[in-house]
Amino acid sequence: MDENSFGNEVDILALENRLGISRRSFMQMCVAMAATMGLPKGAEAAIASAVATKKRPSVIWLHFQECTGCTESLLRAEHPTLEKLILDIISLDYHETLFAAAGHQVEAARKSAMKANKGKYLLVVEGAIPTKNNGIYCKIGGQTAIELLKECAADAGAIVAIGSCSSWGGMPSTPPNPTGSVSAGEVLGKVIPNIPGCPPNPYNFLSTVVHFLTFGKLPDVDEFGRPKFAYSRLIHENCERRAHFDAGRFALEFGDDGHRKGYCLYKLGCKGPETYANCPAILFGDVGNASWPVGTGHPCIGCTEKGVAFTKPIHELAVLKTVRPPVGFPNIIEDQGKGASLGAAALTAAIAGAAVGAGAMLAKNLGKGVKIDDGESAPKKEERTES
Ligand code: FSX
Ligand code: SF4
Ligand code: F3S
Repeated sequence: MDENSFGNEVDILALENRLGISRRSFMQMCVAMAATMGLPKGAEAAIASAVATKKRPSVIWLHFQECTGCTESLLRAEHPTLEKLILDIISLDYHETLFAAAGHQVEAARKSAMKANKGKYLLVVEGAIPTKNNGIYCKIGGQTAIELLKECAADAGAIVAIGSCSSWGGMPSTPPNPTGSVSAGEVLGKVIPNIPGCPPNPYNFLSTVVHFLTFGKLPDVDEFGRPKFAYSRLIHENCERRAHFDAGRFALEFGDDGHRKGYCLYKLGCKGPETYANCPAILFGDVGNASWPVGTGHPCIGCTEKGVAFTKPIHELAVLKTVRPPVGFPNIIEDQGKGASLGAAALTAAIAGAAVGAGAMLAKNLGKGVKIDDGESAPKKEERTES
């Protein structure tokens, strides 16, 4: 993108002053957002122009049953630009965590922002909504969460649920769900755009808001209301440990040799194979490689998926929506000083033979390092290549 393609010099200078960042950093951010959303060439200029020149949309941000981690993840982002951009791109007219005012003053601010921006404001909902006993388990300013949500939704220009709690019930809805917690969409009786994750990735929220600002509408969503740009691929498809999965190399315990070597976490309960999200592609916190749950050595718990996170035990094996791994595996040769027996290898290969992709990779791997019963020794470490 040309440095001057998104506005005149006055706009650019005003933007640099407003955001306190260089135009280069700003343009890099616009390009990254356009790429994240999969927008066609030229969209980065439209985004930059909208952010530089358009009136900031009024945002009413509601908090219900949750831990406030969604807000924290936005504000505690390691990259200062992100926090700046979020707070500068939107006009945050009501936010229970960030407001300095309290009591009647803050309720008056909400009502006046809603009146002044009727039909245009963006309503962001964080947290689940308790419905049991008429919703008495969450009240703000004398209103239940149900009443407050319905009142604010009535005149909103667009609604976004942020976090798994408001997207599908999240942690508060963990069985047996004592307060009858449900999503914002269930209370409103319709699918609303949502950014699940516990917490969700701030870039996905920022990109969604910027799409609203630039194009006057929210991005395309899937059947659950999740923006397709962020939730159309399984974690498993983009995971850096995927080669180990395909080759049959797994961590079997936290801290074992396989775990230390960065092997696949499937056998520790990783839910990547049944979880749709872009975590391995866009990472968290702008701190570089591996800054996402699996990258740090913990299995994905499926925090974006209803029926997975907070429902399935963390170490239960995931449902495999794509390839199936073999059922049996050879020992890790480096550990044992010898490989699997020919019988075990044959059995494993036979089982694996039914699998697509993974079977072929496993058979290839077995061929490299199998110790045969006649005493032939396993290849030395330096003779072997890791795939
Ligand atoms: Fe829920 Fe957000 Fe998890 Fe916490 O508030 S998605 S519990 S990170 O904060 O709603
Ligand atoms: Fe990555 Fe988990 Fe899939 Fe293994 S099971 S490749 S750790 S997403
Ligand atoms: Fe959540 Fe799994 Fe991503 S736990 S943050 S969906 S890696």
